[in-house]
Amino acid sequence: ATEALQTVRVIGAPTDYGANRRGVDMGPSAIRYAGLAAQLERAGVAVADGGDVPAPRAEERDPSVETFAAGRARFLRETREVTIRVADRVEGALATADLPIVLGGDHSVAIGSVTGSARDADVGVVWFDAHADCNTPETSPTGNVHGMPLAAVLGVGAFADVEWATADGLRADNVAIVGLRDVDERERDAIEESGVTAFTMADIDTRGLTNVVDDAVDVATDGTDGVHVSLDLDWLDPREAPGVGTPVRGGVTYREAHSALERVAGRDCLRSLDLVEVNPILDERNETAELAAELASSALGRRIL
Ligand code: EXY
Ligand code: MN
Ligand code: MN
Ligand code: MN
Repeated sequence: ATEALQTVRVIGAPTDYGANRRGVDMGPSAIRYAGLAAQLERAGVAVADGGDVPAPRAEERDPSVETFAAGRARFLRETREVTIRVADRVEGALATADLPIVLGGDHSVAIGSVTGSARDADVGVVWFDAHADCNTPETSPTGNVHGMPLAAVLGVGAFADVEWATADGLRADNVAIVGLRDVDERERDAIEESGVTAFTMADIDTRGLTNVVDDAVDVATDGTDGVHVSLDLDWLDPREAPGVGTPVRGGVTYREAHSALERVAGRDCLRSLDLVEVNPILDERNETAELAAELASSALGRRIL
C-alpha cells in the first residue's frame, strides 16, 4: 500500500507593523511567486494553501505606542489580532495532521505560530536568526515587536501578563537560537536569565554548522512532541539574502543554510515552520524569496539522490 502524502498547509501572515521598515508585508506573495508550492512538491509533500490571514495595514491604525507599566511595544493591539488568527490556523492544520508553514510578515507573526503549535503539545523551538528577538517592552530600544517574539512566547518581563502571547507547551529549556551576531546590550541579560540556549556565529565558526545545529535540535527535541523552526531570512549573510529589513553582515552561507535545514529534516522532528522577514522592496530579483522557498523544501526533506 502507498503511504498517504504529508500535507503542508501554507498560512500567509502579511504584516509589517512589527518591523522598523515597511515592505515585509509583501513577503507571503513573494515567497509564493518564487515557487514555494513547486519547491515543496519536490520534497514529496502535498501542498494546501489556505491564503493569508487578514492583517491590518499599519497606516490605517493608530501608530501610537502601546504602553506597559514599564516600556513599550508598538502596534500591540494589531499584533494580538494577527497572533490569534495565525495560532488558530496553525492549531487547525496540526489537528488534521498537516504541517503548517507560516509566511511572514515581520517576525512578530511567530508569536502566533509558536502559541498555536504549543497549544496541545509540548514543543521545542529552533530559532535561526541574526538577532535574539528576546527584547521585552521594558528592554526594547525600538518598541518594534519583531525584536520581541521569543520573549513574548516565553512570558518574559511584561509579557508575563499577556496571555495570548505566551505559549502553553513551551519551556525555555527547549529553545535554541542559532546564528546570533546582533544582540542588544539589555537583551544579553534577558537571554541569560531566560534559560534559552544561544549559539552565536562564533560558535558556528569554531565548531562548524553541523555540530551546532545538531546541538540545537537536541535542545528542542528533549522531552518534546516536536519542533517548531522559525527561520528569519536575515540569518543568512546579506550577500545571499539581501531582501530583509534588518541585514547584518557575517551570516551563514547559502550552503550552510541548506545544510542546517537538511539536518533538521534528518531528525524527523519538524512540527511547524516560519519563513519570515523577507522584504521584496529590498530584494534583488526575488532571490531572497526564492531562497526561503528552497530552504522550506530542504526542511521538508527534499532529497537529491
Ligand atoms: N534588537 C533590535 C530591536 O529589538 O529593535 C532589532 C530587532 C530585529 C529583529 C529582527 C527581525 O529579527
Ligand atoms: Mn527575527
Ligand atoms: Mn493548552
Ligand atoms: Mn533577525
